[in-house]
Amino acid sequence: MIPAVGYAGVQHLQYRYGPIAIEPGQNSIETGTDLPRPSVPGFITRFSPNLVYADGGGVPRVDVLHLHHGVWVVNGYPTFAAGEEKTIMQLPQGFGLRYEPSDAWVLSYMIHNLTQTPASVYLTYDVDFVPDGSGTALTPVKPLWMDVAGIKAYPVFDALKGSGRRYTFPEEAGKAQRDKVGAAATWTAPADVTLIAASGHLHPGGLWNDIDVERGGASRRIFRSEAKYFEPAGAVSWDVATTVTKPGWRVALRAGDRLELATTYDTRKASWYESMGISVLFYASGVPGADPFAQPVDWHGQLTHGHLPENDHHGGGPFGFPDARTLPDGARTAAVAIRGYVYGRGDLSASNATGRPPVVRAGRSLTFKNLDATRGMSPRRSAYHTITACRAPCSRATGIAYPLADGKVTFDSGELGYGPSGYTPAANRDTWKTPKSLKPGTYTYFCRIHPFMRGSFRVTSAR
Ligand SMILES: [Cu+2]
Repeated sequence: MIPAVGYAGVQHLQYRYGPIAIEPGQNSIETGTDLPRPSVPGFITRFSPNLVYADGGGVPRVDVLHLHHGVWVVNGYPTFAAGEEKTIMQLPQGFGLRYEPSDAWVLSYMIHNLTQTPASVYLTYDVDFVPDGSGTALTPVKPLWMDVAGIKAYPVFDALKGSGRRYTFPEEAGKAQRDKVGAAATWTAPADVTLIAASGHLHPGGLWNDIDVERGGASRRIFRSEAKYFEPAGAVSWDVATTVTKPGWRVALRAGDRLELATTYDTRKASWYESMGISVLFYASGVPGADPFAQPVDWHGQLTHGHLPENDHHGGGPFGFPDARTLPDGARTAAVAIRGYVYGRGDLSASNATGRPPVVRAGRSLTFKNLDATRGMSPRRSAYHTITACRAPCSRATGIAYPLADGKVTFDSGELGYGPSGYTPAANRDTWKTPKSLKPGTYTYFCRIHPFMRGSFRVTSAR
């Protein structure tokens, strides 16, 4: 773990927000206020977040409860952030984020329950705090939030399988995704400032976040936050840590220099829906730094922590589900209802005839309707489901690396259900139609939100 920087008078404060009740299947964005925090002015020098069960049961397994994100918004600006990679923010020696008890702190968080079992958790944050009067002089820093699809409550884009070996957003965003590019993908320095730290947040499949600086038509790489996967299957799960800048990294920007953030995903094995690319930077004034146009900058970073035990349940082992390709035809139908976390026809967990793949003729569609997230239901109590192609037979045991959106043919319904637009991942519709272009064959799929849910349908030739 990245060593803490010691100071005379530093306090190691442990805070927790909660308990937070997590509904079955929940995948909503919530807001928290009245956050515990220091009662006197000073400087924050380190911030280390986590998620724990309220009953003392430790850190939840990531394939059970998932910390999609926690963002601590200070005086209206996103300042500290945690995703499942649980990056620790450690400012280099001599720097601190100014803190006043009158600062407004709001927590925006998204905790995803991958199961039907309710839970109760705390969001924890360990803070190194140097109170005023301790005799330690620190240089104040300001946060800079860069986000390829933000700033907004749910800043996401899709990196689809088959879009080459890799997909870089925003550079390679086609027409369908241009509107997802965020204003915070770039930042123009309003004055001469020196960057002193940077981090990176990405999702499974993500390889790195690059920060380049542009001046007078020239461009230089100043940092790459790289994903180090401990996951044996490679860049496919949350068993990952990302790098932050090394302690001596200082990059001097001139007023008018433009920073650009880009995120790159591996699209060989699977599609990555609703992905993110975020970097939180800190900068200061009146601090010497290297001019990236005068000398190369060491853009490699260091990991803030190693492999985390909550990521150890990888999945992919033998399981009792059938191979739908070998099952006899199910009902000829035009509609499948999803209720109680079960696909009404073709669910791989159904042992009776309803588990057989429903049949539709080529050129026609099967319409799925989610009854677990109906209009008017609160996002917190909604169970958003997806129909997402995965490679047949898609029948193995659930874990953080299985199943994947790796079907030979790519399709995805989006998260069927409702919620305020831009503030939930909901597609704001409850139905989805299979593409009419599907060729005859048996198709297997899963729910990205509750990956134990698996199903199949069959397309027959139009005769
Ligand atoms: Cu689901």
